[in-house]
Amino acid sequence: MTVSGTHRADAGPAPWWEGAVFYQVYPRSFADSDGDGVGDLAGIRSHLADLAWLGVDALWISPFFRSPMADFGYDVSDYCDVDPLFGDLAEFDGLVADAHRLGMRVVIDWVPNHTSDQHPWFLDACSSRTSAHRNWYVWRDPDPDGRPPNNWVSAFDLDAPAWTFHEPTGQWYLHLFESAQPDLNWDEPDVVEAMHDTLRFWLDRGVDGFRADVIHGIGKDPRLPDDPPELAGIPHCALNDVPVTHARLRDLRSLVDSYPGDRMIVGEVFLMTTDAVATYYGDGDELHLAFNFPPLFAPWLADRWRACIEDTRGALDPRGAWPTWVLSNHDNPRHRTRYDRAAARAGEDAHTAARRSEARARAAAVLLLTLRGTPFVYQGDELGLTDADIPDVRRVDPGGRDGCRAPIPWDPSTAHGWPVGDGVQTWLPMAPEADARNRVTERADLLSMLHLYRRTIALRRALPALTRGSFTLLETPPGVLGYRRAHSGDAVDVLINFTGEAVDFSAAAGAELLLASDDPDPAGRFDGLLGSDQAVVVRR
Ligand code: ISL
Repeated sequence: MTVSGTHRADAGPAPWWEGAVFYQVYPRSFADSDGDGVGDLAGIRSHLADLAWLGVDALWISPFFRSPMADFGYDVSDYCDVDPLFGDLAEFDGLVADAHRLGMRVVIDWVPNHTSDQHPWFLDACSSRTSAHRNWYVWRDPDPDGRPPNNWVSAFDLDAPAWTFHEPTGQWYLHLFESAQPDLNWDEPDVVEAMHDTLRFWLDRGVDGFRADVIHGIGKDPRLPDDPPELAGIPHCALNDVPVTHARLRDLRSLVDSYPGDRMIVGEVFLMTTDAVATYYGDGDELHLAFNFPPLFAPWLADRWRACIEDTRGALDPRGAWPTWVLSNHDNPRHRTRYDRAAARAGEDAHTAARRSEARARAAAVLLLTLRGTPFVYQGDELGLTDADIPDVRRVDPGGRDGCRAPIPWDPSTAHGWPVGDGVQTWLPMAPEADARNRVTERADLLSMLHLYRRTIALRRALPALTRGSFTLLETPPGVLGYRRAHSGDAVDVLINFTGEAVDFSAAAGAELLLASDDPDPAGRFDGLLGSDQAVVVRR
């Protein structure tokens, strides 16, 4: 099955987000300007040139809004202001202006499913059953048996109901996440209007778009029915999938599209099949992009990746929807760590692990950046970081996600570029191997992971085949994934060896070698042997 590169019937120039490489910034852990051990907007701003050097086209910045930080910013108490921990609105405006000057777009997080329990709306809602904002949240009367209104479980504690009883007013309120994150009631028109206003606020400030958090949550079945008993133990946020959400997305899409300058929404649709995720693109009138979660959880096996790719194409292509690819984010172990752990479980010995770990992560980088679709790079993956081992006393996240959120090392100095003074430590322990895996050290080394990301991004930009091109899976030996990307008479093949053994691929012998995951200067011809854990891009 080949898909045309120009997937729209009325194909004009492709929108920028289809050709872009996105880079996710998790502000708490990116860079710190004021020495409090928590990253901030000025820290991001001071490293924009590094990101431009890497070649990324757009930043997605995780929440920096006013927040009590029960979920480290995904519990917002004011959607239209910067938390003082991160800076202020002027600093944000400066960041956007600087990024734009450097040719990078800025997409910010938007958290529409729930607010903080400290948001003035919720505080008012809690003040009485007749308060102005009562119906902005989801309330239910108690049953005589004292049980919660249904069997939904919350995301971070699978033994806990997605409901908390509010004693003073005698009703339960719904929260798909922490009890400190009450769900908004999008059936209430005032909520819709207020949340639309928050989008306008940032669009007027010049942001290029939004990453919409748990966007499939903004519609709930009004009957709030139990989840099927056979799905017990799965949080309701991974199951909530109802038609009314699509109408709400069409309204959001119209609002964002009404602004000049090609603004966009990439939605976090945390549902477990690509078929389900695909419906959130609507008929080209809902999300511009949606995160596709199955590949994020796929093991590092050629067959499994082939299946993910086929599923994605099967679900998205008929809709003319553009795919996204994500290997890591702030909610899950980094992919290098996931692949290493799986290999250890499968019996890989320490010696082999030491040899293969980095090579696998390099091959994964080439995969991420050459598939047909928009790649999202999570900060630090370009340094080859693994998750930090966080001692129990330093664990802070209710969802246990601290390891992948360890601060980014900037240089080989003791504090790795974090200006912490006496008695202050970074909010989480530094990422591992920071003496070697930091921006300064890797930038000086052409063999580094950082340079591989930069070279691959540059190749993508230079070759329309890799951004716009058609995609065809190739016949490959077991353990190898191969695909051809072709555009306007140019065709390149990507070959990825998922095994620890060299594999004969003489079909491509003699092809021009454009990129190799393990060699910064692979000038010459492909010799027909794909090294263990090696990925190459060749032109036949
Ligand atoms: O974190 C998860 C698994 O460890 C996911 O279930 C995650 O909760 C889900 O992807 C929704 O994530 C988003 O919304 C959450 C927030 O905690 C996450 O950081 C955010 O990415 C609630 O706002």
